[in-house]
Order: sequence, then C-alpha cells, then structure tokens
Amino acid sequence: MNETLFEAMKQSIIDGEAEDAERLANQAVAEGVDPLEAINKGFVLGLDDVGEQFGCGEMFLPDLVLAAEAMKTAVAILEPELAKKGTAREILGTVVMGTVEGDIHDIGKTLVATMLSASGFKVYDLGVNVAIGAFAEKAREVGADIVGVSSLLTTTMVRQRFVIEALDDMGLRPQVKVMVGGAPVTRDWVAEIGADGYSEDAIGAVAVAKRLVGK
Ligand code: B1M
Repeated sequence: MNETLFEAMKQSIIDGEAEDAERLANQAVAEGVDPLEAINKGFVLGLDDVGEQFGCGEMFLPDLVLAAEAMKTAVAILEPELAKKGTAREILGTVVMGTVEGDIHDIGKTLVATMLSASGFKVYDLGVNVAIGAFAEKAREVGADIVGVSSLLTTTMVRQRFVIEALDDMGLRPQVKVMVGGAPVTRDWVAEIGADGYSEDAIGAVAVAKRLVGK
C-alpha cells in the first residue's frame, strides 16, 4: 500500500512541487509510515531521478533547485519524527559535522546529523560551505570524538583530505576520528586520504560512528 505513496513522493520531487511533497510527508506521518522509509523509498528516489536527468542534460539548474526545495520541505516534516525515534540515553560520543568548503549540498549531511543525534550522539552541525580549519577548531573546542565531512561534488571531495591535515596540524589525530561521506566518496578514496570510516547512507553512518567510538 505504501508503494503508491512512495511513488507519489518520488514524483513530487521530480515535478519540484513543494506543496505536494509537504502534503505527502504529512500523510506519511499521519499514517505512521516509517519516516526513514518515506525518505529513502520515496523522496530520495525523486532526487536521484532529477540528478540523473540533470547529469545528462535533460533537466537544468532551476529544476534541481525546485526539486531540492520540495525535498527540504518534506524532510523538515519528517526529521522531527526521525529524531523522536531516538530515546534519551547515555551520550555515545561527540560529533562535529559539516559540508566542506565550496559545497552547499546539505540534505544528505543533515540527514546523517539527525540520525546520529537520534542514535545518541551529541552533534555539532556546522552547516554547509564550512572552512577547512573550522572543523578542527570546533573539534578542539568541544572535545569531539569524530569529525564528519560531507562532500557531494568531486571538486570539493578533495578538501576532505585537507580537513584531516588540519586536524593533524592541530595535534588532534589520531584521537579524533574522521568519517567522510557523500555521493562521490569511495572506499579507495577513504583509504587514500587516511580517513577512519565512510558510509553510503545515514543508517550506515550511525554504525560506522558507533564503531569509531568503540560502542
Ligand atoms: Co547538485 N550536484 N549541484 N545541487 N545535486 C549533484 C551532487 C550531481 C551529482 C548532479 C549530477 O550532475 N548528476 C552533480 C555533482 C557532479 C560531481 O561533482 N560528480 C551536482 C552539481 C554539478 C551541482 C552544481 C555544480 C550545479 C551547477 O551549479 N551547475 C551546483 C554546485 C553548488 C555547490 O555546492 N557549490 C549544485 C547545486 C545543487 C542545488 C543547490 C540545486 C541542490 C542542493 C540543495 C541542498 O542541498 N540544499 C542540488 C541537488 C539537490 C543535487 C542532487 C540532485 C541531489 C543531492 C541530494 O540531496 N541527494 C545531486 C544528484 C544526486 O545525488 N542524485 C546533485 C539526497 C541525499 C539524501 O543524498 O546527499 O548523497 P546524499 O547523502 C546521502 C549519502 O551520500 C550519505 O548519506 C546521505 C543520506 O543517505 N552521506 C554521508 C552524505 N554525507 C555524508 C557524510 C557522512 C556519511 C554519509 O559522514 C560524515
């Protein structure tokens, strides 16, 4: 039954219809649909479709912008539901997280931050277009266990390496672990830059973060 709902969610993103996305997200909440399923099996598939069409020149930047706005409208409704699923318990660790300098993609990074919070981590989300040194400075200020660096562009992914170097320069490694992520990140890249972990999605990111803090 949810398949029809998921399909409509996907289509609302492809059409860039924020009002439809809002209505469908509210419907999911009212019907008790798992918020993460609504995101991953519905809305994200729409963004993937738009991304593919943009990549091959069938859609253009305004389409991407409208799709992203529709997605953010839906996620804003579903995120509090995700957060509610986390119950008050011991803090598993402290994470400083952001999208690296030059990159303004925030939907995936925010999802990861929400899932980490919901799972018991204290998360400092620095937002998007975060200066290289700001990750290390915040990590030192709050005594972070993990720094999480998101990049959606191949051109900004290279800066993940610089964040690790900045942590090294401040003498914070190897105590502070580094988790990287974002669509272009691969296992080979993680090994090349000496990051401690990576995940392809928000659920995996929680598992990686727990491993990095030994939980
Ligand atoms: Co952009 N964009 N975009 N875009 N955009 C991509 C990434 C692209 C693949 C589209 C394409 O060409 N097919 C392409 C990148 C190509 C490349 O470098 N390889 C691209 C481009 C080219 C651009 C511009 C350069 C376009 C232009 O201006 N000509 C420009 C760059 C702007 C900039 O950052 N400087 C641009 C702009 C934009 C918008 C602003 C319009 C909008 C973003 C709005 C926003 O975020 N507020 C946008 C969007 C929406 C996309 C696509 C369509 C969707 C991204 C998204 O939100 N996905 C994207 C194509 C695609 O990915 N299918 C595309 C949904 C989200 C839930 O997934 O972000 O992958 P994702 O996050 C996942 C995982 O990656 C992982 O978990 C998340 C949750 O499951 N993850 C982590 C992410 N971070 C993690 C961190 C971790 C662990 C896991 O640990 C720290």
